[in-house]
Amino acid sequence: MRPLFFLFSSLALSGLTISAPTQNFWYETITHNGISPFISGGNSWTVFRNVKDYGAKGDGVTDDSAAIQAAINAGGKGSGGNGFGTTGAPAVVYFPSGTYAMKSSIQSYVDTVIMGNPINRPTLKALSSFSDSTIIYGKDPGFDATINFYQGIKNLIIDSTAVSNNTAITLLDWSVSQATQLTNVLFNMPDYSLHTGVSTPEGGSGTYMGDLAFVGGKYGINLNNQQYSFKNISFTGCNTGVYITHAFSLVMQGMNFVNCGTGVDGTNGGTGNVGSIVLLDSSASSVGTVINTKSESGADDSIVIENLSSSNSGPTVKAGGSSILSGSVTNRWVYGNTYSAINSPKHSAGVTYTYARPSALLSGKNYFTMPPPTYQDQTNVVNIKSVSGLTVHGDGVTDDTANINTILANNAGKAVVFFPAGTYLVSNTIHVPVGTRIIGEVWSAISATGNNFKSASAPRPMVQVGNPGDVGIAQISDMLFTVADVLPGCILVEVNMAGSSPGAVGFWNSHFRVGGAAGSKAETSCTDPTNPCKAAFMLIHLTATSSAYIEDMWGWTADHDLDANNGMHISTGRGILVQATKATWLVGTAFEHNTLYQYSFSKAQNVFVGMQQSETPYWQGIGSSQLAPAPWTANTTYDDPSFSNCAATDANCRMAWFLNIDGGSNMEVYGSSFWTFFNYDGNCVGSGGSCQSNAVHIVGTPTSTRFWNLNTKSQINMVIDGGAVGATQSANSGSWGGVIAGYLPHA
Ligand SMILES: *[C@@H]1O[C@H](CO)[C@@H](O)[C@H](O)[C@H]1NC(C)=O
Ligand SMILES: *[C@@H]1O[C@H](CO)[C@@H](O)[C@H](O)[C@H]1NC(C)=O
Ligand SMILES: *[C@@H]1O[C@H](CO)[C@@H](O)[C@H](O)[C@H]1NC(C)=O
Ligand SMILES: CC(=O)N[C@H]1CO[C@H](CO)[C@@H](O)[C@@H]1O
Repeated sequence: MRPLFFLFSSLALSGLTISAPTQNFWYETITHNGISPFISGGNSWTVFRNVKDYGAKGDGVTDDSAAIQAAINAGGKGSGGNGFGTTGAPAVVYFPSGTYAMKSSIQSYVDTVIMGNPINRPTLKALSSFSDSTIIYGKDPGFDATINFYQGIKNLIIDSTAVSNNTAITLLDWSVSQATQLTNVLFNMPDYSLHTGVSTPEGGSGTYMGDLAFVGGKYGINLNNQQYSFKNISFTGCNTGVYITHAFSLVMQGMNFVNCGTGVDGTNGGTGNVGSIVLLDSSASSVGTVINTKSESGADDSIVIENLSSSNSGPTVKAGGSSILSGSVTNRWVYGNTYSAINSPKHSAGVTYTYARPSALLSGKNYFTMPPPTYQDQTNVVNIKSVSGLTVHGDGVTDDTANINTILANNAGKAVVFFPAGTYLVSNTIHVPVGTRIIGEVWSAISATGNNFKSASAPRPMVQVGNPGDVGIAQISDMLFTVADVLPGCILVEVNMAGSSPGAVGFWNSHFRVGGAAGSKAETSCTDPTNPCKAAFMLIHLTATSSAYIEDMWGWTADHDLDANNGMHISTGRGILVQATKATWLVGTAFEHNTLYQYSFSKAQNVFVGMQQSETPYWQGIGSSQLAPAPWTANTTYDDPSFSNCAATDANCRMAWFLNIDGGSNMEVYGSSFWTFFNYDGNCVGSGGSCQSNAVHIVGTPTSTRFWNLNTKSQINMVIDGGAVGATQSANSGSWGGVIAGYLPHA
């Protein structure tokens, strides 16, 4: 056989330049017929914007900043929704492979995804003459950070190596919140520079970022945010990997620190500024200090470390300037308040636990994780709006149920099914068969309508992933599940299928929204605070036979209107119900404003939770005419909590559980972030400053079930356990209210 070496050298000698054949990325070449159904002229709205069509050269020399901004702004898109609301102007600003030189910054807005070709990620390169302090402003300046939703950045390299190392430049300002995705990005900075990779100076209520790499710089990530899940991030040669300006609850999974001065710096600010840190399945090599923290006062600054491999590094944990832990952690190391029995907090400045992890959740010794699928190796992708003979509209008006079902059935095991941006109205269940791969675009919506979903006593799924007992593949990315009407009998998603391997059944960057946006009667007809309308039965149900990996999911019942100014008083019955037993991974999830609970794990087994963030409905609590379970009736078929622990008129008690656990086993819950801000009367004055009586409910004696860094705000009891008080916020003060490093009575 002719050696490859010979082939290359002869080509070089003949003066030809060769480049590796680049496979086309399906998304770059597929028909782009996404629309924005609910704005005027929206059927011809341009969703896909290839920056080269707007004049970008990608030649590494020409300043492409203005062309990139033109692609973002096309169609009149601009700050604060610019008349289109938050959801009206979906845009994908797409970069083919190449190097895009920039002299000035670009500004992104809500409902925008900036993405490159993942096969050969394009580089956005700041020139040495770069004139601004930030390369990409990801936060829409027209909205507060905490309502900067629906934004994405993926498959890029952002490069500041040409900028002077003495310039304090930031590569990405990402002061954003839920339903955002930052993934598969390399932040390339000079060594020994003052550069910062990602910063969140204006705060935010973030949920998830992952599959990122930071090289060089002063800070990889400078975090100022309520809470976050970080997954699979490497920091190489950063002076500090993660600098915490402020955060209450941070779960870091799969961090890899190499040649950094400090891995995680949590020394900033006083009590309550850095609430809690979890570090799982990570490594540190040639790092000065892995975690630097304050000396702990009360329960604040809680730290949980599991399976950290440290080599050639200084202290593993330094607190108040002294080393309190060195070397690798092969078990679980905990700094903070722990409970081995109910109502008996103990403070520990470092204790090791040896509980084994549930093996069903592991890949090797680590918890299983996987990056969001791009399907970059696939050439067989079907655009659901371009199948001849089976017209699908995605126009928010036409019922697409039958043809979506036919196309999914025809393509199972054969092709990836692409849903262009739009709203796909369905009047009956969409069946997702074994072998399905679905990918959307700027959160393509599947939206329920009609009488099939109206009965609370006969609820029906809108999207049903497999039948009970099915095993195989069903992957769903970049989609939104919503309701077009007030539908008390709608379960938005039901998962019955188990993955044939971990991640074979999964959801990435897929979210729920009930009300709060154009295209739903729940936006315009659920405005009476004394009568919140039952707009959906449940957001997502992982049934007993299912096994799914879920990463980056926000289950939101709207508390405000994203596209207009209607008051939102909506009662979705339930958030996420997990009855699955085989294995369930919830990486970076948030469920908010659902009525009976945000999360319920009933007879569930083998559940991993890596950061969960929640809030109760703002119309609940003292002053409300609706005391949970009202306006719903508890139904034992769904193992609904009955609130029988509360007196009939106790409005502060009859509020949604953040986390309801009924029996089950092998659950590992990291980084719970349970916040209450209001009750019906406003600022919780009637209850002496506490907005809610209880956060977590445990019944049915679960086994091998552990809670790590459980955080609450403005609640009295952090845990009600077997009918008794398990833990109070006042005994664990710190973080935004209370934090428990290890709640282990069921361990
Ligand atoms: C920039 O790099 C030079 C050369 O490595 C170094 O002397 C200088 O201290 C660096 N500046 C900063 C701010 O680190
Ligand atoms: C981690 O993220 C990188 C992208 O930065 C990706 O290439 C790699 O496959 C991911 N690793 C795992 C274990 O998911
Ligand atoms: C409880 O749910 C089951 C199953 O969906 C349903 O058949 C029954 O009618 C519901 N009960 C009530 C009281 O709504
Ligand atoms: C807590 C934990 O994850 N422990 C694991 C760390 O890794 C070793 C193997 O190196 C496993 O045996 C432990 O179970």
